[in-house]
Amino acid sequence: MSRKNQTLGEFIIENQTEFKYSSGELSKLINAIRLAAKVVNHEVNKAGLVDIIGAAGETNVQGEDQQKLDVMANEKFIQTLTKREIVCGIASEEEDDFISINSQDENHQNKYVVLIDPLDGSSNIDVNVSVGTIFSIYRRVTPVGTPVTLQDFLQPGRNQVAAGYVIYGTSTMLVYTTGHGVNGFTLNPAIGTFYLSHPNMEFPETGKIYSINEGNYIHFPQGVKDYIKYCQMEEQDRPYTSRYIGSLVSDFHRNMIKGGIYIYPKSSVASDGKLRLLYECNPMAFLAEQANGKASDGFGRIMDIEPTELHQRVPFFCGSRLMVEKAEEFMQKTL
Ligand code: AHM
Ligand code: MG
Repeated sequence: MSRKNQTLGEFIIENQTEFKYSSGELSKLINAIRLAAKVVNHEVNKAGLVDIIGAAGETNVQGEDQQKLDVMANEKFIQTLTKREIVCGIASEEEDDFISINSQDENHQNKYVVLIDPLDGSSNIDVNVSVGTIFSIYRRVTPVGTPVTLQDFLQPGRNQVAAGYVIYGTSTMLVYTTGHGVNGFTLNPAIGTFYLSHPNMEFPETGKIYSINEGNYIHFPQGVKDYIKYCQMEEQDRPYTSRYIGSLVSDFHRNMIKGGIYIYPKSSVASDGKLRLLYECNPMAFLAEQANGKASDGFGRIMDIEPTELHQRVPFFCGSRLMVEKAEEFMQKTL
């Protein structure tokens, strides 16, 4: 039973028995994410005040500049999850390889692995636009008490037991699912407590917003070009509105509330698009499906893709169900 104004802590305890495997371990894990989110929120909020904005001078595994706040968020999430000894492994968009946490020790019975994008949309930090943290949780597939392996992380999205995001926006929210719908909690910064503000979040079946980086139009596949033209046509409820923040969590969050579609397609310069299957697309796809929306690579369900590598990229079409299906129709036509 959820009720507005419930704290996230109360909600986790009350809904613990709904979890598929209710040993309390997953609840502790969500609690740890809540804690790390508050710490990162504190740092992100003061970003304009102290000299921590700007590139850290390092390049991550995808060859992109890391911002200092990316580095900080990565450290905070990893530290919080490691110190509390509640997971056996972590993979992060900012780390080359996965991290094993005492998984070979037979006294550690931890079953879960976490995959995170610690600070998504970090190119927006310098201009004070909302950024987010995305997380995805699986049960390991190898036996407890043995070292975690790549196999534990390369699971299809449909195996997720929980996923969510934190949006550091005009207000900070934690939105997550454990496979029983999607609930959103807003942080009261004065007392540092998250309250249930958005129970049972759902994408409207259709919407009027399309979110895509149209600057890349020339490089898009014909199906995506045709869909964009369809969105712009003066017909029925169209033209739609174009809204693109360039911060997946923020674009997704708005579209879930208002109705819309987010697209990051493949292109002639990026054959698999930009977004990472494990850290970005799978968790957002789980949330979308739990909120009556849909997530596709243009042709099939994101969560059915069998991952082959940790930092794999895939094209991403996500949002209101009827809009994603319409975009898929255009993709099919130009196969
Ligand atoms: P990041 O993980 O390096 O921040 O990249 C992911 C972000 C998404 O949040 C956003 O939707 C997209 O990249 C924007 O990319 P582009 O600037 O190419 O449109
Ligand atoms: Mg990212």
